[in-house]
Amino acid sequence: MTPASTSSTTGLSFPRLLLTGAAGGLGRVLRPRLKALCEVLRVSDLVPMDAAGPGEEVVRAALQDQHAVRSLMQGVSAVVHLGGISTEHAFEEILPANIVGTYHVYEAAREHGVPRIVFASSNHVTGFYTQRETVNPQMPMRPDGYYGLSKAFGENLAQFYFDRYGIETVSLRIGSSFPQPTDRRMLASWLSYDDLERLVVAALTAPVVGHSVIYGMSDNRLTWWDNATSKHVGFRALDSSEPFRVAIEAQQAPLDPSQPATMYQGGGFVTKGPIVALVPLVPLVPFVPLVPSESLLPSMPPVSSVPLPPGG
Ligand code: NAI
Ligand code: 15L
Repeated sequence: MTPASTSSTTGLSFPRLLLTGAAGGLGRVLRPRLKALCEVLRVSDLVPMDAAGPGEEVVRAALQDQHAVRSLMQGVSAVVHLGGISTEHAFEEILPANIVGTYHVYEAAREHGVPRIVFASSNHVTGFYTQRETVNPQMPMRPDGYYGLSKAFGENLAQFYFDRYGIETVSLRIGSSFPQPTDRRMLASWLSYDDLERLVVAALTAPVVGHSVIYGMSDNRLTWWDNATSKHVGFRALDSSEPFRVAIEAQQAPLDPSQPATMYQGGGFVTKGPIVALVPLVPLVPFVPLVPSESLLPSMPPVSSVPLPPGG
C-alpha cells in the first residue's frame, strides 16, 4: 500500500489511521507512536480513553455493534486492530468481542474500501505445539483455548477477505509484549515495545503483503518460532530478552518439564481447561492403522480415541 503523502519528520503519512483497543496495554503504547505516521489518528475502545490530542479523534465503540464499527471506518486509510478480549475467557465472552467484532471490522473495511489491516493475532493460535518444536506460519494452527480459536478465526477471516475482496492483512502472532520479560517463558516469547512498533510500522508499510502471518518476537536467543516465510514484511527486531536472563533465572526456579504449562508453548493458557492427552516429547508421525481391512472398520473405535503408539 502507498501512503498518500510524506511528512518531513517521519517520512510517512497516512491520511487517517484507525487504532482499535486504544485503551489497552498495547494501544496505549502504540497511540503516540502511530500518531507520528498519520495526519489523523482515530482511536477507539469500549472503555474511556485519554482525551483527543492534536490530530486525534477519540470514538468509543463496542466491536459487536456493527453500526458503530461501520461509522468508525469512515475515511480510514488503514487499521491497526488490537481491540478485543486478550486472554482466555468463556466462549460466550470471546464471541462478541473477538469473533463478531473482528468480522465487523473486516465488513466495514470492505464497505469503505480500506485496503489494509494489521491484525493483532496471538501466539496462542499455535499454543498447543510443544516448546521443543519450531513453528512457522505455514504449519497447522493448534489453538490452546477459545481465545486462541478466536484469533485463528481472525486469521482465516483475513485470508478470506484478501482472497475475495483484496483487502490486505498482516496477522501478527504477538508473543508476550510487555515492558520487559518477567518469567522464563518470556525469554522465548518476549516482544519489546520498540520491536512491536517496528513490527506494526513494517506491517502497515510493506509494499505487498496479501495476507501474511508473522510471529511478533524480539531477537531472543531462545525462540520457538520461525519467520523465514515472512521476510517480505520487512520486520527486523533489534531488542532481545537476553539481558534479562540472569535476573529472571535468579528469581524463578527451573520449571518442571512434565507440567503442561512448561511443555507447551501456550504456557499457562493450556491449563485453563482439561488436557486429556499429553503429547510425547518426540516428533509425531501420522497414525496409520496396522490392519487397514474394511471388515475391521465397524468395530474400530473412532480415530480420535485411538491411543498413539509408544513413541509416535
Ligand atoms: P488489552 O486487554 O490490554 O487491550 C484490549 C483492549 O480491547 C482493551 O482496552 C479493551 O477495553 C478493548 N476491548 C475489549 N473488548 C472490546 C469490545 N467488545 N469492543 C471494543 N473494545 C474492546 O490487551 P493488549 O495487551 O493491549 O493486547 C492488544 C491486542 O494484542 C489484543 O487483541 C491481544 O489479544 C493481542 N495480543 C497481545 C499480546 C501481549 O503480549 N500484550 C500477545 C498476543 C496478542
Ligand atoms: C496473549 O495473547 C495475551 O494477550 C497476553 O496478555 C499474554 O498472555 C501473551 O499472549 C503471552 O502469551 O504471554
